[in-house]
This record gives sequence, structure tokens and C-alpha cells, in this order.
Amino acid sequence: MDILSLFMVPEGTKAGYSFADIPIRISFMESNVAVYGVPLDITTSFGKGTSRGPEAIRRTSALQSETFMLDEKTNIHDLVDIFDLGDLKLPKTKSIVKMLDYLDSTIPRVVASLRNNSKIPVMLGGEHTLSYYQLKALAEEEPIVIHFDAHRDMKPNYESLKICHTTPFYHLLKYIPGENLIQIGIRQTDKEENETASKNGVTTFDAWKVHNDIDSVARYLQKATAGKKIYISFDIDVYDLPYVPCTGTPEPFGLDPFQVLKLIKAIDLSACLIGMDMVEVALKNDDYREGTLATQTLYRILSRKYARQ
Ligand SMILES: [Mn+2]
Repeated sequence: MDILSLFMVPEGTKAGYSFADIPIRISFMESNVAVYGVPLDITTSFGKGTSRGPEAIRRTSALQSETFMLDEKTNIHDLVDIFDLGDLKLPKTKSIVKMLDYLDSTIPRVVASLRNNSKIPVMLGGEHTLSYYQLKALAEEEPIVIHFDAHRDMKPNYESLKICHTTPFYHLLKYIPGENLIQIGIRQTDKEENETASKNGVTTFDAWKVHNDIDSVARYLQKATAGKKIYISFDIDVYDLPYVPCTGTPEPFGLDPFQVLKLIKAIDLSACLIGMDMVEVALKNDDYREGTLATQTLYRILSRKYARQ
């Protein structure tokens, strides 16, 4: 595989382990899910620490969490064949422009190669900026995009940057029709982002809607995804503030793990996952709460039938 040289093998990263580490490794060709990390933390404006997201996820998945899921009565490895490519090697530059140029030329190439080999790309962030590059590369497959987040991330630019952690979904509207975008758990947005969302026909279930009427959100999700290709962009800060002590921009009034689980399970089983990202996960002060929450969320998504088609 020509793309493998772009990555540092998982055992060589700070984590020292691969995602959902298993004693018997499968080969890249045998896998159907390809995990890769991008420890990017260059445009974040407030709290730092998301460059350690892949480390937090790999360490908790390898050392803390069982791969057996009690609620599913099954082991994640009996359902999906996961291969961990490792972390994308990033250029040693302080220039945001140079870094983003590198990502723009590299991530779409990685994604195209994975899709040509019938893999589901699962990106571990790193800041939300990264979703832009992966999702842009998957746009021609016309997925329904399910975006879990406290924030819309739909500003045209921010602090003179066009592509950064608060803007990916504004720029993705060039590639993904607004009618195919569903934002869930939103509780921070400005007036312009709100107008952009409604003008483009984006479906929004804000955090209050999820709290007050989760059943109707679940019904909508099932209908909207039946028989469709789907992409999931999961910002860990969709969870309520106490669950995410390390992420850069935590917000109150968030979702709890059971609510997220209900929505993950509401996605119709006839859907087909073509990619996902788990972003804005961070690690500070040896606090692995976020890492384990991200791991368990990934396991619950990847164990659904829509991740096996
Ligand atoms: Mn967010």
C-alpha cells in the first residue's frame, strides 16, 4: 500500500499501542475498518490538548476498556476487522498555511486509497478542521452526514483563517448539500451560522430538542438513513461538560452517554457507513475520561450493522 509510508505505526506513537489492541493482528487487506490518527492542534483558539486525542483513544482502548461489550453480548473484533494505520506524520512547521496545505493534499489521497480498497476510514483527531479534508474526499459518494457537536462549526472564517476548527461545515456546504446534513446536540452558534444552516436546508436537533423529545429525533434519524450511505462526524464536546474534562471548548446542556447511544442505535441498520471521524478528544493531567468515552462511542458505532456493509 503506497499510503502506509505516510504514517507512523501505532506502536511507534506516544500511545505505544494500536486501537482496540488485539493479540493476533490482522493484515490491512483483511480489514474492513481502517483507523488512523491525525494529532493536529494548530488552529484551536481556546483550550489546547487535542493533539493527544489519538493517544488518549489508543491507550484507553488497549489498556482500560474491554473489547467485549456487555450490552451487545459480543466482542468488537467478532463484528469488525480493524486495522490501525497509525498516526499521519505531520510536517514540522509552525506555519498554519503550510500545515493545512499538507493536509489538503494528503488526507484526500489517504481516503481515496482506503475507499478503493473497500475500507471504512475512521479518523481520530485532532481538531475538527480535519473533518473538512476527509469529508470533502467522500462527498462524491453523497452520504447523509450526521454531525454530533455542541457547535455548528459553520463560520465562513475565524481570526483571518478560512479553514480552521470553527469553519469546516461552512466550507463543506460547497460539497455536501445542506439537505444531507443533520446537526445534533448543538448549543453554541451565532446568528450568521444559524442563518447559513437554515438557508441551506440543514436539519438541526439542538441539545434542548434532544433532551425534551429524543424519540422524535430517533425516528427522524431512522427514516433519513434507511438505505443510505452515511458519514458520522463526532465531536466529543457533544457530551455534557462533566464528561469531557479535557476538550478545548466544553459546553453545558450537553448530551449524556445513554442519549448518544440511543441515537447511534436509531440510525437504520440498512444504512452503510462510508467513513467517520472522532475529533476534539484531548488528554490532560492523565485524565483518561475522554479517551474512554471516545473509545466506547467508537465501539458502539463500529459494532452496528451499518459498519459492516
Ligand atoms: Mn465542538
